[in-house]
Parts: sequence; C-alpha cells; structure tokens
Amino acid sequence: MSDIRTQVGIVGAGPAGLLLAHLLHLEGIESVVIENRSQQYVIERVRAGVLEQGTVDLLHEMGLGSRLARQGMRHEGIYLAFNGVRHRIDFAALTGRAIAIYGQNEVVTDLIHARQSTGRPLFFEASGVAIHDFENTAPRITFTDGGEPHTIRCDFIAGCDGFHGICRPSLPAAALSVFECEYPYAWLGILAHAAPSCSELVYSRHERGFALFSMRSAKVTRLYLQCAAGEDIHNWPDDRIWRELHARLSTSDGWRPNEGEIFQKGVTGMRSFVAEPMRHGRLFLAGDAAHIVPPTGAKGLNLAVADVRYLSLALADFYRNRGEQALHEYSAKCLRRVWKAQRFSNWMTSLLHLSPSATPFENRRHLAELDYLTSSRAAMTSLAENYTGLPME
Ligand code: FAS
Ligand code: PHB
Repeated sequence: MSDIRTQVGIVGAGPAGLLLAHLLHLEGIESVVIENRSQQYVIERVRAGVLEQGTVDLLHEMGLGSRLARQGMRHEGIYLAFNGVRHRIDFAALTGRAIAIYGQNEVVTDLIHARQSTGRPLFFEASGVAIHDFENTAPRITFTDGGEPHTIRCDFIAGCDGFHGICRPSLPAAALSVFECEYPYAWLGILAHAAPSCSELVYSRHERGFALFSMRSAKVTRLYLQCAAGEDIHNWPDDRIWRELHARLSTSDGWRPNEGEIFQKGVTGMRSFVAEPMRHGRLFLAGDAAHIVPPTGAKGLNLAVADVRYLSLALADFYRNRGEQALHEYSAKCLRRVWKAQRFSNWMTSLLHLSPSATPFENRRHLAELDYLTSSRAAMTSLAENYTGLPME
C-alpha cells in the first residue's frame, strides 16, 4: 500500500492527460498520470490524424515539435469532391493558416517520451481506478498497480479518461446536463501501404455515400468510407473496400487513390456529445471525457488540446497567485469552443454523408450547398477558419 502526495492527479494517458502533464511540468507543477491500458496499446491505437495550426504551434512552444517538424505534413488546403469533380479549398490564401497531418499515435508517442524524460510518475496498466472526495479540497485517486494498492492525495483531479472512462460517470447524474445525437451511419477506416496519390485530403460526397482520402506518410494512405451504424468489419473483405473507395472517390480528371496492402481496418461509430459543466468541485473533465464530435471536422484531438491548455493556465494561476478566477471560468471557456466545434463537425457531417432517411430534396440541397461552398470566397473562408482552428480565447 503506498500513499502518493501530488498537486494534480491525472486519469488517462491519451493526448489530453499526457499534454496536460507536460504543460504542468513546464509550469513546475507536480502531477501523477494513471492509465489502465498498456503503453504499447495506447501508442498503437489508431485515431486522429489532423492537427490544427494552434495545436502544431503549442507542441512547438512546448519543445515537443522536432519529430512533428520532420515527419508531419503541412497541408495548406483540402479538396471537396462531388459530382465527380474535386474542388480545392485554399486555407493559406483564405486564412494564412494551415493544418498538419501527423498521426495521433505519433503525438502520444512524443508525449510519453517527454513524460518519461521528466522522471515524473506515469502508471500504465493500473486497475480498479476510482476517484473520491473531489467535492471537498482533498480529492483522492485509488488504484492497484501490479497487485499493490495505491492512493494519490492531490489538490485537483483532471478527468482525461475519454468517453468510456470512470471520471464523468463518477458524477451524480443530476450534476450533469448531457446533449447528444447519434448518426445513422459509421466510418469504416483503413490504413494501407500505398503512396498517397494526392498531396492533400479529399472529402467526397457521393450517391453511394461519403468517403475520405487521407494519409499518414509518403508510404501510407488512410481512407474512410461511410457504412451502416454498427457495421461488422467482417462483411468488408479488402477487394470490396477498394471497389467502394474507387467508386466514391475517383474523379472525372482520372484521379483515384493508389491501392496497397491493407494493414489495419476498423469501424468507428459517430456521435455528437457534450456533458456540462466540465468542472465539479476539484474535478476537471477534459477532452473526450466531456465531449465527442464526429470525426468529419477533424476536431476531436484538437479540442482535447484546447481544453488542457485552458486548464494548465488556470492551474498555473492558482499555484502562482492563488487565483481561482481562471478555474471558475474553465468550464464556460472550454464549452464556448466545444459548441463551435460541435456546430462545424455536425455541419460537415450532414453536408457530406447520405442519411438513410434523407429525401431527394435534401440530397439536392446538400449538392447545392457544396456548389455554393466551392464557388463563394465567403463560404470557403468560413470553412477554412473552422477547419484550421478558431483562435484560442
Ligand atoms: P482518449 O480516449 O484518447 O484517452 C483517454 C485515455 O484514458 C485512454 O488512454 C484510455 O485508455 C484511458 N482510460 C480510460 N478509462 C480509464 C480508467 N478507468 N483508468 C485509467 N485510464 C483510463 N478524431 C479526429 O479528429 N479524427 C479521427 O479520425 C478520429 N478517429 C477516432 C477514432 C476512434 C475509434 C475514436 C474513439 C476517436 C477518434 N477521434 C478522431 C477522436 C480522438 O482523436 C479523440 O478526440 C482523442 O483521442 C481525445 O483524446 P483524450 O480526451 O485524451 O481521450
Ligand atoms: C485522418 O487522417 O485520420 C482523418 C482526417 C480527417 C478527418 C478525420 C480523420 O476528418
């Protein structure tokens, strides 16, 4: 049985938890990170791939940008494809901003190395993680590591344990207002050993459904297609996946994705979810623990980064000046950004996917909206500023 005293107890070693830990380290604030999966599992988990300009800038400011600078791909635009034609949205010309393509697992790898280089505690494969007494000023986290029970005594708990974690469900239901909507479709995603045949992402609305062309490196293509909600991946042998991707992505100028060995495939459900408020006493929720966006707007990871940036600044103000104001404002500040990202992600999702219940009128309206979007500088600028990331407050 060990008792660990620290300032901030962090549950979850995903992007939110690990980034918060390093931001606090740079402020000289102690923390302990507890993760219930193995280091390898956390690193190999395939998720997001798009970093907003603000996320890229923050990683560089923290001194964690060297591998990102070497391996990340700067993209100054995306393509929207419909009626067999790709239309480019030029982020740089419209906003002066860009995005970076750099896998979430690479970000997590960099953050784990950063944590290990500080020598500060990071527990993997913790079991029975539970949080206590966060309503008063002496919260605790209990867990077992290698059969030995541990108690962390801290000033604050950061709930960075994702949508399926224990922190949000530890709150009394009455303490939370939940806003959510489920989408009647999902994403089937693959990674393939194929050189990307386009230098930027291609989002395609097609009468057979949505498809997305993305990448991870000069040798790896990342592709997604709309499938039924709850789809069984076993219904999708590789040749069927390629047939469907070519049908939905190929354009009249002869462009099509290159094929290659598929080395990872999976189905991801799509939902929009917000739990309010994001603070309860000495417990602060951040990232997917508090909100989920459909991946169409590439906002999930970037919202988690924004949350912990606000939280680390608020905690630094508390420890430096005993300031409580920023801690009080944390939830409202995050939620303003979260709801704008919810709006953008929901809009991109409805615009680019075929809803099983959509009427012919609605399908035509979406095509007209894409036609307007790709011919109006004002509309393209709105998309560009949301996609590259709205300014941090
Ligand atoms: P995370 O879920 O990443 O991390 C939470 C951590 O807490 C995990 O390591 C988990 O193991 C740990 N944990 C859970 N329960 C615990 C417990 N009881 N005790 C200790 N630790 C616990 N976003 C995009 O922009 N593009 C995408 O393509 C995309 N694809 C996605 C695919 C999937 C399958 C999912 C689920 C999400 C995807 N996202 C995508 C969104 C994703 O990027 C998230 O927004 C991002 O991972 C959020 O980071 P965290 O809040 O740190 O949560
Ligand atoms: C990805 O590369 O994994 C990716 C890109 C854009 C999205 C979602 C996922 O909107």
